[in-house]
Amino acid sequence: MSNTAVSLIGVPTDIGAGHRGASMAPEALRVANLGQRLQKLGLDVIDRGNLHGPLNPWLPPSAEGYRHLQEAIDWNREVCAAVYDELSLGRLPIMLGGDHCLAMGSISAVARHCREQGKQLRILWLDAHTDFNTASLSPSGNIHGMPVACLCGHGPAELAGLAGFTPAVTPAQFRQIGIRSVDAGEKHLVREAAIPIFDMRHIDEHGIKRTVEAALEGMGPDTHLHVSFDVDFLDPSIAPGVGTRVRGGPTYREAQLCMELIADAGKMASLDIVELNPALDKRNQTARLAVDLVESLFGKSTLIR
Ligand code: 4U7
Ligand code: MN
Ligand code: MN
Ligand code: MN
Repeated sequence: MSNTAVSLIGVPTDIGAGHRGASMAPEALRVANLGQRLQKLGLDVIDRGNLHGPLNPWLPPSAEGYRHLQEAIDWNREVCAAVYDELSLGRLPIMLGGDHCLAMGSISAVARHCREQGKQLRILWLDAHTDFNTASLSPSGNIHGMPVACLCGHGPAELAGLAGFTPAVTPAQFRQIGIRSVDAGEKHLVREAAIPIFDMRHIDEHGIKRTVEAALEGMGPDTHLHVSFDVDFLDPSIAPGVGTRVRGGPTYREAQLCMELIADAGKMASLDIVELNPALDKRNQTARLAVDLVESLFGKSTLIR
């Protein structure tokens, strides 16, 4: 581990999502013993509790094509400030989301930190979706489908500029793994931006090991690796507790090996756990699965030799 002091930050909101319920996920992850399990791995764990922000008014998209834009801005300002503070303390922030719109705040903070510290930034985006919609392209107006585009400068100034500079990051800094659902309009922008994508077809053809190795290739000694783990990355047969299920995702063992390989690289310095929806889960099984996988991300190994 590049950093063994971790801070849990609860972000109890579903402001960007198309289903209510991700706001309950920070507590579901705590109930699944996330903190204790990381402590058992030898990490210094502080649970900072939950951030606060506006309630979900559950309104249709505005004329500009965004649902809950002001609320998403308010939440992301909180997230950005909290993540920046933890990084300044030399701690590894773990976002207990919350829907995926919070990655605008977390990654903006990471981008600012890296710029100030002269570090390279690599973002591993584990997701069924590319999350590269803009207001005009999005079929839903849900902001959780827009964080990657916003971070790359395609979005409203209040979100695209959270880092203090725009764009916060470039498409070339991303590696997306597990992709199997991209909207028609979104696909054009994804291709134009040339965002490096390892879709499910790539995993099928090359295997998870070579895929993850390729996604992690080229990191230098000063690289900060941010992992944005959307739980819908996983196959819905093992992870039913998400709002946007897409069949044909990684199996338990593929996901576990993916996390083990990320841990082996030793560069992870910040993490989002997002899109878990306890309202759609059964007996907290998806939260427990997410905790298993996060343990692997922090070095719990299945190796016996
Ligand atoms: B998630 C969607 F239309 N693309 O934009 C959209 F299919 O953070 C889904 O990856 C977005 O879970 C999913 O609404 C966002 C839809
Ligand atoms: Mn997703
Ligand atoms: Mn996502
Ligand atoms: Mn989702």
